[in-house]
Amino acid sequence: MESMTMNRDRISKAGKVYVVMGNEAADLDSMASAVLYGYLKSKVDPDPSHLYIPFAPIPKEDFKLRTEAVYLFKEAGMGQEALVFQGEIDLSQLHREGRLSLILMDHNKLGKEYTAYEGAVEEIIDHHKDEGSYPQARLRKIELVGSTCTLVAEEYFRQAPELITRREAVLLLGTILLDTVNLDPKAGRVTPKDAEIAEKLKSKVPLDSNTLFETLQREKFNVSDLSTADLLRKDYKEYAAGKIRYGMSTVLISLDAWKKKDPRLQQELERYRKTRKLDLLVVMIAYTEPKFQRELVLVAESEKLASSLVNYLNSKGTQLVSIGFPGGYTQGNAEYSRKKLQPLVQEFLTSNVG
Ligand SMILES: [Mn+2]
Repeated sequence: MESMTMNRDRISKAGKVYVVMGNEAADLDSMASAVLYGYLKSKVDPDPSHLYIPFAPIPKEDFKLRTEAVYLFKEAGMGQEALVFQGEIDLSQLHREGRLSLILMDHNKLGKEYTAYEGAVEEIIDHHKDEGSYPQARLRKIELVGSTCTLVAEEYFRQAPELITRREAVLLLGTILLDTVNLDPKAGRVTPKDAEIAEKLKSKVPLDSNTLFETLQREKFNVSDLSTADLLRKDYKEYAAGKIRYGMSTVLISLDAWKKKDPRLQQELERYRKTRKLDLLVVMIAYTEPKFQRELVLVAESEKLASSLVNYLNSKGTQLVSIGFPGGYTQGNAEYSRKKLQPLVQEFLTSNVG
């Protein structure tokens, strides 16, 4: 909506700045609800000195990794400029000046980085379990529905239904459909309120809702626009075991398809490892083709470290079998997700190298 320079100007002129903050995962629900609730508030707040800024606590360049968000924002006629990102707004300065207020969206407890601003929390709209924080907040709308966007849409219908144009309706409905698996009771996510709100939104969306859901679902896994480095950091975590630094990425594309997409895959993997100063990069590949399968790529400084890790993991039942790519393996036992594999990697690195 507005450029950064304009934002800076508006922030310096504002009396009070309401930062409408999505959660640290910055998923679609979190970003869409921040943008839309911020917009609603800016329209219904009678005080012109109040400024509402939708904020996603991730670096700006990470927005494109949320491919379903990229798609839905575009479908709604918006882009990443609807949000302000990490590093683009100085919360501590606003706080020192006594001008900061926070509205928490899609979470009800501040992330570690933001605990200094606990006293500034004024409103919470969320659908996670209530942790009981910030009892001073003027509004604590915390309900275990399928999507925060359901609660935001409810506020639009209650306070200013005339503000729901195609843009708002597409963003709200698309997010609710994705979060509730197309309102399917079998998925166990949808509540009567989600269904009721979605029904009301459908009349304002000139798209078939099943098609909208299917497109969103597909876009979530559409990584064709992402580079190898983007794919690696899309779902990435870093760990340490003694002096050893290692990272683990989960990538949802088969090694075969990835090699075709990026002919320089091997060099790019090595470059990613070096850039992050890792001794070891563990890439977990998962895809369904036609049945669910896993592959593993180990990118290591030391070949010896990689091969003894493979032996160790196989002694635990992963069934890794080398394939025609350096450090690449099929993982016969697909039950070893990152959640299960990471503790084993940690155990191995701690006891054998540390
Ligand atoms: Mn959510």
